[in-house]
Amino acid sequence: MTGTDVKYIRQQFPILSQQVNGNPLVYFDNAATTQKPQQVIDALNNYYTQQNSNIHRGVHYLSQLATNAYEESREAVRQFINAKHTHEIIFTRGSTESINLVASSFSKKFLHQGNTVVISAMEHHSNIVPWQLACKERQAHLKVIPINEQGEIIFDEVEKFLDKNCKILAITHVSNTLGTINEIKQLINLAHAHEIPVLIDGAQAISHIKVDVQALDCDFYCFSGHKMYAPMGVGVLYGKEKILDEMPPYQGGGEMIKTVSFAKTTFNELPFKFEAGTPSVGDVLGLKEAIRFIENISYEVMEAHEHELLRYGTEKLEQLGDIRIIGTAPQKTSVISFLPGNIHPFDAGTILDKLGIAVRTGHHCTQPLMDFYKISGTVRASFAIYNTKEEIDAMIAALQRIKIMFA
Ligand code: C6P
Repeated sequence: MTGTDVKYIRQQFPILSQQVNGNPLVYFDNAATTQKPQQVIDALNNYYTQQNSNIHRGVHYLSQLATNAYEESREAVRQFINAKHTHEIIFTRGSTESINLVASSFSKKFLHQGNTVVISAMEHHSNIVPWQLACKERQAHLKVIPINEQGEIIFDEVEKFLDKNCKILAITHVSNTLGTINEIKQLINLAHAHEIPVLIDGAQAISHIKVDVQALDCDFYCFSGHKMYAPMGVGVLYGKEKILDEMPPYQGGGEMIKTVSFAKTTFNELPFKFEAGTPSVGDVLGLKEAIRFIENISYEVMEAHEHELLRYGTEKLEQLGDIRIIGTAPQKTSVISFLPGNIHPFDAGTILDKLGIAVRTGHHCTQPLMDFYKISGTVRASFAIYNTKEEIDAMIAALQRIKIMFA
């Protein structure tokens, strides 16, 4: 991508042109949430100024307009991840809710005393805690596939976790802290060889890697809109029809029912069985625009640009000296977690902020991973399509200043 292209893309993100603490904003906290392009902001504005209405409930004009737009978004998501059926797309509030839905509902049906749920050592708390809760409720056990020092799953270890007690493998596509891209196709094949279903936490993959759920053959795939240029408040759970059909409802309320009497309730069909209550309609419409934004640029172009930022940023940090990079797998998305000498990540992050540079510091909701590396946290710079090498230069210059301050 040329400088002109990046400039054009940046112009679509109004928030990026502001100053923070008297410096041009450098936004490197994209793994936490991406900024939103104008077309997504316009979709929200348009919804609330032209279409706002509750969906699937009214015969009136606005309700039908909103319902149609909402269902068109579902179809856009289906195409985006190449699901077989539109009713395999369930709108949630985000990855966390998608995983909780599966952990709760799947477990009620399939997880029993003495069974195991298998995750990896690099999971986000959102793919640990819901399973811990489910295991406690069902008297099952959580097992953890180990990783190596580079931050990769130890493949030789995987098979021994996939025994007859294992009822599900729940694993992240990309680590939010390390950037590691897991070989999920290989993991899915291994699990399926033992007839074990697989949930993929795609929160950190969806804005970087083209996902085809049919080619992957995963049983569940979860992601959040806000990490892929869409509004906060909307996420997706993809699930195979067969397995979703067998699972009981997650929450009760409006929309998910067919008939209700005080004696008995019958449930709606997919996907509505899992969408209790009024959804975040405007955000769902924003998600459709975010998909258009990504597809207009193309994953190919995004991956190439972000990979170059990763390469450049890693090289510059290494040249700086006395930097420990956490997560050195050869297959990574554009995430660099690092420790600047013995300067505390929080101190480094605070001073970077004073210079207008937004990074995330801390454990990144992966405390077990911090325990593995015997550290309390890192500084994490995560790059998106609108970031530039000049911004990386600004971060490196700022880190040089910080090193001198703490010398
Ligand atoms: N990680 C980060 O800064 P929600 O909050 O539901 O949109 O996403 C949860 C989640 C699940 N899995 C992974 C791999 C994630 O990275 C996240 C969110 C953010 O790294 C916020 S902690």
